[in-house]
Amino acid sequence: MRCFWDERQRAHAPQAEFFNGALHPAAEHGGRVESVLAAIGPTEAPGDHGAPPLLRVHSADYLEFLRNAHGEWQAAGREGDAFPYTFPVVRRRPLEFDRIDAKLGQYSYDTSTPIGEATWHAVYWGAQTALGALAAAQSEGKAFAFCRPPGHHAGRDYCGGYSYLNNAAVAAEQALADGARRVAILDVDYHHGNGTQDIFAGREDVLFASLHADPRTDYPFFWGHADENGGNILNLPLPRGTEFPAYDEALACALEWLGEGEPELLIVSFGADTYAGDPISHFALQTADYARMAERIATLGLPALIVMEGGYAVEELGTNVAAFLNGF
Ligand code: SP5
Ligand code: ZN
Repeated sequence: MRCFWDERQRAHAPQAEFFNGALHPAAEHGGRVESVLAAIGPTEAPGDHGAPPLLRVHSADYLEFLRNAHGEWQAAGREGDAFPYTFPVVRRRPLEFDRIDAKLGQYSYDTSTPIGEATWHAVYWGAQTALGALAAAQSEGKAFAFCRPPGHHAGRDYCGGYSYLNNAAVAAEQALADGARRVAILDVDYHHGNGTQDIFAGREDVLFASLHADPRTDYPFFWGHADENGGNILNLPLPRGTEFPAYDEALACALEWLGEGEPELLIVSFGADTYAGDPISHFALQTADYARMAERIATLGLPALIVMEGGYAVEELGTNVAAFLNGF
């Protein structure tokens, strides 16, 4: 399978994230890159499709914020990565801010998603990587976009969950612009793809199905509950400890539901954080299960774009990704 990757994604190098009352080393770090590249073989760099595909998903003011945030942080005399600390939790009336701390809160929803000097360039080329791989999937039936940092928690105008630009959503909108009548997104990251759901809820031309840890116990808590289902959204929350047989059963449900909508393209938001050894997650999938998972997904018989999301067991990450890709 053709694999796409852009070296400029490396430069995003968050040092820390804040949870459980303390700073911890960032789980989404550059070591993930070495692990995946070593396992998947040769990659191709994407071309540059520019900003228009990003603007189909994200607001212009959010993109402007992402581009400038770290410069404004430095201009305010700060060091290291930019972090938010105050949030407009009840969506306060629209206000325009100059102060970087206000902007950081306005455009993010958690304290795991710092913005560094290189973040904008990395995520810009991550989205271009998704677009490059989309073109290959359209012409050849399948392709892998090694996007890093991930994207599925990012919404139209916010970052969160290590995600800044929603790569899967950018690819979906591009596919629709290219003429697809309906696109299916299957999200198999351990965490609910709240950004993707938020971007596409209520749409006729995009289906979103997600298997993830029950948000009553797991991040992102406020999205991904089964009672959000309806229309184009299907959430299948699963308990901590889930092993492959139960996972596979839920996957079959999701695929049947997606198939009924007669989509023309499948986008898989693939996170390997469902792995038993993942340091921040609590499912129990094994390496060999990723091949089974991919085989089942491939039975949909659609052109497929696989987009990388999470996965933090760095040593086994590449092997798990390769098992999934080979299973296709
Ligand atoms: C794309 C993706 O997988 N994003 C995940 C973001 C999760 N951030 C949550 C941070 C809280 C982690 N709690 C870890 C407990 C470790 N013992
Ligand atoms: Zn995840």
